[in-house]
Formats: sequence, structure tokens, C-alpha cells
Amino acid sequence: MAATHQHYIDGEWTDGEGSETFVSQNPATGETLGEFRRGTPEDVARAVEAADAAYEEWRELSRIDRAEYLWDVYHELKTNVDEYGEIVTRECGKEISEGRADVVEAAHMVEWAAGDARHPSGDIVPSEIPAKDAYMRRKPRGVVGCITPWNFPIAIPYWHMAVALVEGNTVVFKPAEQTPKCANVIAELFAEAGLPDGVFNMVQGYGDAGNAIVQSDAVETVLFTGSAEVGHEIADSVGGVSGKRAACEMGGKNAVVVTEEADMDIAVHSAVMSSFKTTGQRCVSSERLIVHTDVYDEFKERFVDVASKVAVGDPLQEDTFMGPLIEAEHREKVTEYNDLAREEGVNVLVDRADLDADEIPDGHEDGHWVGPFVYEADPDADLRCTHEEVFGPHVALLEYDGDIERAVDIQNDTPYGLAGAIVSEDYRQINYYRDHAELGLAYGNLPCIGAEVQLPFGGVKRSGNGYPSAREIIEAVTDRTAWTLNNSKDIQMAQGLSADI
Ligand code: UN1
Repeated sequence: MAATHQHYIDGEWTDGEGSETFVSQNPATGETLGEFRRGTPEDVARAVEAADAAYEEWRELSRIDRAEYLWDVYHELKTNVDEYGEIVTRECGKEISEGRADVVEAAHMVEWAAGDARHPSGDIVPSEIPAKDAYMRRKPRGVVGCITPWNFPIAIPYWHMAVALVEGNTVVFKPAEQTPKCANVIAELFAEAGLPDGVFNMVQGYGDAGNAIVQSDAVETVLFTGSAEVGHEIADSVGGVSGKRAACEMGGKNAVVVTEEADMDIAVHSAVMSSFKTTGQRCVSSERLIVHTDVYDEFKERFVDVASKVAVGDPLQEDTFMGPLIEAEHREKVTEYNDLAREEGVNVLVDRADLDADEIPDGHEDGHWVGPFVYEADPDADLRCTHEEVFGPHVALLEYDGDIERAVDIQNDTPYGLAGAIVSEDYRQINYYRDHAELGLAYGNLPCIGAEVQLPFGGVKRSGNGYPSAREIIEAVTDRTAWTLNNSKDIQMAQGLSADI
């Protein structure tokens, strides 16, 4: 096997302190893609120390100068979409158009962050005393820890890091253990862009390395995108008034609402995209379809027809719609939820969870295959399968009768609030949904996936606490000082406070 891949700390590729390694595997074939050093808490400590030291000079550069490094990264991403997209597909199993879209989304985020350096905005607030000027001065926070998931292995790290770096922070990056090769692409691009030593650091590894970032006193902000379980742990452990900040974005039990006024072509198309793209492994993927009784039979027939046929297979083929799940353990979880749904008494409509042998392409027998699992259930029943996030192509059809209020009540009957969509031709229904669906990301006549980077991305309720992406991330990686300057020779106070001494 080729040499073991290393961490990137303080401007150097390094083995780190630990002796353990781990491998990355192609989830479609089981093929080993590379061996990687497994980072330890000591490696994280070194990375944090390097980031802390680099911060002193990095923060003094202008935003324009910092952005220059990112423009180099942007051009590399943009000109190598096919090459990096294939790496994404081989390592995380997303079909190839999604592999490329991951890289394009990364390029968009870097472009947005670097472009923003030339387009700064801020708050100038008139003082109540004419002789005073007041405005908000933004400052970087220091070392930012970025803990990222495998399902968007290039895009999400850049969501976290691009704005953080332009704003003057330094970073310690702990990528998902399932996609270390994609993380290496990111580290190589930063190294080639010539970022000063210590400004960007990467420690490969598992949860113990991530935890060391969360626990480090020198890390001012933790950005996390991933499972609800880990996100809540991070938010709890960083909570309180320690000064440390955690911006976490987790999953949801997302839904598409199809009303009696829906255009059926849009409804079926949106539901299929929302439920099955990325094999249901987006945090914004939909696992509930809330459909009005007047159009239920037609929608059901058409959705079931597509779910029965949609192409599952080799993700490198352009005509594949769904690749494999990320790993065997995850396949087990999805299968358990399918079994649970049956035990809970739902009516199963499509069960392609165990693909037929002839559906699995040659050479892909060791892939983590699963096809759509579609069922109908009572929207009022207290079922785990319709309330817990599965993160796979596991979809419930929930039939409702009545008005849009009823549909939105069902939509909101979850502790989560990340993404959702409504399909309707009636603007009153759409507006009601817009204002009452408890969601961070909501769509009309569209799938509930595919957010653009210039919008905030994050959830409400148990789906997150801080929009750790795109333009909103600036709040997590900067502090603002309310600055007031007196331009007169007198001291005058607000609120009529006497300045006499
Ligand atoms: C995720 O769902 O894990 O909105 C991220 C989208 C993508 C990002 C998804 N831009 O589908």
C-alpha cells in the first residue's frame, strides 16, 4: 500500500504522536482508498498551539490580503471539478453529479467569502449625541475548530473555514473519519495556496480528536455539522458563559407537504429529489411526505412508481440516481428502522431495502446497498419511524384531510426544524406554510434540498443553534464591539446623564 497519509500541522505534513492508522474505503466497492494517521488529543493540542501562534499575525492582515489566498483555492476548485468530484464519489458514494456538485458548492462558498472581503458591510448607528459617532467593529475570535461530516466532504469544510479565515481566525480542522481523502484535497489546496504556517491545520481521526478540539481552552469557536447526538453534546459542553461558542447544525425529520392545490408533476419530482438524492443521506433529506386526501391516490401511485424504478447502483455512472450508503454500520441502522416501521404496523408500499443480486453491478458486491423503503402511516400515530431521523431512503406517506393548518401541524410535529417544502399553486397556502412551518430552510414548489451558499443554512428547534454555514457563519466566528467616538471637546452623556464633576 502507498505511504500513510499524514496530518497537516503548522505548515508541515506530519505523522503526529499516535501510532494508530485507519483506512478509507469506497462504500460502493469496499476498495481501500488509502491509509491515514489517526490523530490523538496531543496532535490536536499541537495544532491548536500552532493556530494560536499564527493568529497574532494573521489577524493583522487586511481582509483583502487574507482573501487573496482563498482566491487561489477557488480557482483550483473551479478548474478541477471533475477530478475532485470523482474523489468525492469514490469516497462517500454519492452519484457523480452530486460528487461534482459538492466541489461546485465548495467553490461557491470560497468565492462568496473571498468576494465579501471586497464588499464589506456593517452597522453604523447614529448616536443620540450629534458629536458622537457609533458603529459596530467586527473582530475575529481566534482559533476556530471545524468538525465536519462525510456527506458533503468538500463543501461543508469550506462552509466552515472560508469565512472564518477571511475574517481573521485561524483553524483546526477535524474531518469525518469516513472521508479523509477528500480532507486531504482540502489540506493540499491550502498548502499550495501558501497560507502562512499554522493558519490552517488538519488533524485526521475520530471522535477523540474532535472532542479534544471541543475541550481545548484555546479554541474560541467550535463549528460542527453532523449528527444530533454529537451536536447536542458539543453545544452542552460549550454552553454557559465561558466565552466559548459552538455553532452546530444537525439533522431533521424533514417533510414535503403536497396540498390539494399542488401541481402533481412538481409534487412527485420534488418528493423524489428530496427523499432519494444522496440516498437520503443529507441532513435536509425528506423522510415524510404529507399529502392531502384529494390528491393522495394519484400522488401515491406516481411516487411509488418512481421509487420502484429509480436507479440504484454504481455512483460513477451518469445515469445512476442513488449510490450506496456510507458504511456497513449505517446500512444496519437503516435496515433496523425499516424493520421497526414494519413492527409499528405501517403499510409498506415499496421495499427495495435488500436489492436483488442482479441489481448490484459487477465488482460492487461489497457495497453498502439499500434501495427505497416507502410506506404509509397514520400522521397522528405516535410512531418512532415517522418521528426519528433515519438518514436513508426511508419515506413515510402521511395522508391528511382538511386545510393547510392541519398539514402544517403535522409538519411541525417533530422536535426538529431544519428543512421542508410545500407544493401548491395557492399562494395563501404557501404563505401560511412560510409563516408557520417551524423551519430554518423552507421551499415552495421545490425539493427541500439544494440550498445555495449565499443564504443562511441551519435549523430551529433541535436541529441546530447557530447556522454554521454560508453568510450567517460570520456571527459565529467574529465578535462585535459597539464602538463610540466623541468628536467634541466636551464629554456629553446619553440619557440626560449629568457630566458635571
Ligand atoms: C446536508 O444536508 O447535509 O441544501 C447539507 C443542500 C446542500 C447542503 C446539504 N446545499 O442540500
